[in-house]
Amino acid sequence: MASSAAEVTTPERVFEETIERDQRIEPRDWMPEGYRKTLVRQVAQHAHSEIIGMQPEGAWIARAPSLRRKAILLAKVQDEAGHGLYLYSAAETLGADRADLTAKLISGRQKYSSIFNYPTLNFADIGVIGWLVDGAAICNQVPLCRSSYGPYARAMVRICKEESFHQRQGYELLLTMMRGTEAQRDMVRDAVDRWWWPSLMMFGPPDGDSPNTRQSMAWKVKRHTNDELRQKFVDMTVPQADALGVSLPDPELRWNADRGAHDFGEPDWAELKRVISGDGACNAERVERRRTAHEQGEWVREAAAAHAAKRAARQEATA
Ligand code: BYC
Repeated sequence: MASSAAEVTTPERVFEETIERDQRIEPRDWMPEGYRKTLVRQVAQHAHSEIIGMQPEGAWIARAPSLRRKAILLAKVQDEAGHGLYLYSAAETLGADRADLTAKLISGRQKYSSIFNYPTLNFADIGVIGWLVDGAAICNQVPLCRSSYGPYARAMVRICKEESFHQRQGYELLLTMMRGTEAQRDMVRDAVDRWWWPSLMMFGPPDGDSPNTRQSMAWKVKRHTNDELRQKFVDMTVPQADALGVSLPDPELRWNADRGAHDFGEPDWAELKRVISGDGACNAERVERRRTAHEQGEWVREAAAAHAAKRAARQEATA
């Protein structure tokens, strides 16, 4: 027997049509369990990256060379804390519990971006993090403003506005250093050499080795594949490197007129795997620092909960 149109309006169909029409899925809408799990995984990982990402730069706040640089860096690191909080809130709309996500981060059961497991060795690293790391983050995050899950997409709009300030402050710092002494230019070149390949790895494994891309694209959680975004980042960054007067450490990097894009070398995927699995230069230090900060913040969480309970009791008594 042929089914009528009314009979096929199942929650699954409503979900699929919402995705097809490029509309947003909202927290109270029905969603497949796999969609919810994918989002909790990606959004939590994204939130953890913002919070762990405060550490490499935070290490330079007390050593910034001027009051202006210190104020800029402090504001940037504070923004990152804010980004982490928007994203944990977005994960909570999917039923995740923030305390549980933090427990998973500090016990190594959830990931964060590989990029934050590299050390910041000199102040030019602060400029290069802004230029390359935030530049890569923008490339990845601007399309996420159109992600199919409403709270994630809306968090991204706000985050991207702040990221573009982050990127520009990094580029401006590098321009200043490149106009300085030979020693300063050497610091910039050294930092660019160290951060270039890890920045390309931020986009994830190549498409052929990315188990999640196909389904995430079908659900419009991701709007581009890892390789598409990596290419976009290279094409965007090469002219910026020229304007800065630095060369990127890739002998295979050249313009391909036929493709209308740059050819570039293969990142060391074995290194990415090693860093993701916990064996990068700073993994242990980053997670340990986060664990200590979490433990030291216990009394603040207790005090805030006690205050909220007292306020609620007072409001109830006067209602
Ligand atoms: N690092 O199937 P794939 C910032 C994992 S912070 C670590 O391609 P997917 C900033 C991947 O999660 C912004 N892990 O996965 C902050 C997956 O793991 P599981 C950070 C990686 O999800 C402070 C497995 O490998 N941005 O801007 O389709 C200061 C297979 O990969 C990495 C985001 O978080 C990696 N690089 O695509 C300055 C963006 N790559 O759980 C700046 C949001 C892959 O399946 N996330 N993995 O075992 C995304 O866009 C996507 O999740 C990814 C990966 C493109 C990263």
